[in-house]
Order: sequence, then C-alpha cells, then structure tokens
Amino acid sequence: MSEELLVTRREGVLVLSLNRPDRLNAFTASLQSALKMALDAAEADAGCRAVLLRGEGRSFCAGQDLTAVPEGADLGHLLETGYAPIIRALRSMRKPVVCAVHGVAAGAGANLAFACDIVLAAESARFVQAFVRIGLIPDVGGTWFLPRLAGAARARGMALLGEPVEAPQAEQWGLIWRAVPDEALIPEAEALAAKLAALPTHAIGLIKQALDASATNTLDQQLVVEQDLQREAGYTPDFREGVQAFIEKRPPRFTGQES
Ligand code: T3D
Repeated sequence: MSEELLVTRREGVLVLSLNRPDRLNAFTASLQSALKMALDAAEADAGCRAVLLRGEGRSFCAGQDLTAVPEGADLGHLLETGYAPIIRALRSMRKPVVCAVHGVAAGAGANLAFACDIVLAAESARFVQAFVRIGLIPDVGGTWFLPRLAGAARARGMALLGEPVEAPQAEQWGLIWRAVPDEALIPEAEALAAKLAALPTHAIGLIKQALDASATNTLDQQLVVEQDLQREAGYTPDFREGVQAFIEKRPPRFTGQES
C-alpha cells in the first residue's frame, strides 16, 4: 500500500489515514487510487466491520493537489476516474464509515468527509467549499451532499462564497454529526468506530442503502424499499441474536453476518 495512505487494522476497525502532511493531505492520483483500493479491500474483508478515515499532520485534507493538475487537463475525466469511484465506494459500502476531521477540510477534502456516514470534527476544524476561489464548482458529490445536509440556502452560501464554516456551526447546520473538543477527536472517533464495528453490520449496510434510496423515492416507493430490506434483515443471525438478548436481558453479541 502507498505511503500516502496509512492503513492499520484494530480488531474490526480499519483505519485509513491520509498521509501527505506537507501538502495538508491534498489528493494526488496515487492517493486517490490508494484510497479506492483500501475501500475495496475493506468491503471485501468480512473481518472489517467499520472504517475510520482521518488525516495525518495539522489538517484532514486540502482537496485536490493543485500542483498536480496538468495545464489543460480534462477535469471531468479526472473526477470520473479519480474521485467518483471513491465516493461511490463510500456510499455503497455495506459497513459504516466514520470520518474524523481536524484542521481544514477544503474542496474535495470537505466533500469526501460529507460522503462518510458519521463525521466527527475537532471544534477548531473548518470546512471550506474552496472551489469558487479558483474558478471551479463544488465536485466530489458536493452539489448533492450540501443541499441535502445543510439545506438550499446554506448550500448556496457555502458554494458561492467559499467561506470557511467552523465545526460547531457545521454541527448546528447538520453537515456533521458532532463537533468535539480538539483533544477528544481521535479517541472519540476510535471509540465510535469500535462501537459501530460491534453492531449488526449487515443491518447497517441495509440502513445505508435505505437512506440513500430515499433521496429520490416517493414515500410509497420508500415503503417498498423498507419492506424488501427489512425482509433481508429479518433473516440475519443478528436479528435472532438481538431478540434473544432482549428476552434474556443481556447485551447482544452480533457477528455482522448476512446468514
Ligand atoms: O483536478 C481535479 O480532479 C478537479 C477536482 C478538484 C477538487 C478540489 O478539491 S478543488 C479545491 C482544491 N483545494 C483548494 O483550493 C484549497 C487550497 N488550499 C487552501 O486554500 C489553504 O491551503 C487552506 C485553506 C486549505 C489551508 O490554509 P493554511 O493557511 O492552513 O495552510 P497553507 O499554508 O495554505 O498550506 C500549507 C501547505 O500546503 C502550503 O505549502 P508550503 O507553502 O508550505 O510549501 C500550501 O501550498 C500547501 N497546500 C495547501 N492546499 C494545497 C496545497 N498544495 C497543493 N494543493 C492544495 N490543495
């Protein structure tokens, strides 16, 4: 695995850490490809039941490495081949992804975080839709995530002005799950990932699928999605274990297995 991405495994949690601290973890093609490969490996690994995405150095990620974009490059092609596969892998992954943001999450770095399932941020962190500052539009899913997470007015303000949004404000707007004291970020993110890794993983994958499907469904269509996915959840050993543990008044021991 590339040195630009540190990969460690602690029991059921795979920790992926962006590692280009001199460039605030800005993305090169090789970092994109290392992250995509690591996400694919996490998806295929039955022992991995949660992913924690974070960054080394003083910031989570400053987006695309602007020194690595060839003049005259087809940016649409770079998005199609570099970032879109990462965002699709995060959203379709049948396990939870926690993102820990500190320092700055700018451009693609911010939208990468918003694609994750649960985002924790250090109170001093800030999110910047930096694109407009360099004559670009929010990408990496930003135009999809921003209005859905923060609402139309805030999405427009963030995208058009490119001004930083502090983590406590991001929490208040619903862009992230929680802002936590700086020194608590990594311990809390690790504890959260470990907690998620002990939950019924297959059901978590189905929950992600149902929530994403709701973005374009009518209520009627969504009721059918819920019926189909709940049918599947109802046949898992974790459902039987959850009910049994409830009856026996003990904590459940979920395996995350589909069958
Ligand atoms: O190409 C495609 O595929 C299209 C896709 C585009 C997706 C995008 O992400 S576009 C948006 C790209 N990102 C930005 O425009 C953000 C640029 N960076 C900044 O505005 C600032 O660096 C920050 C607000 C993020 C942080 O500011 P600050 O003051 O904390 O740090 P700094 O001093 O500006 O940066 C530290 C170093 O990192 C510095 O290098 P130096 O001077 O120490 O040698 C700086 O140049 C470097 N750096 C920061 N961001 C990037 C970067 N180098 C390359 N690319 C960056 N994006």
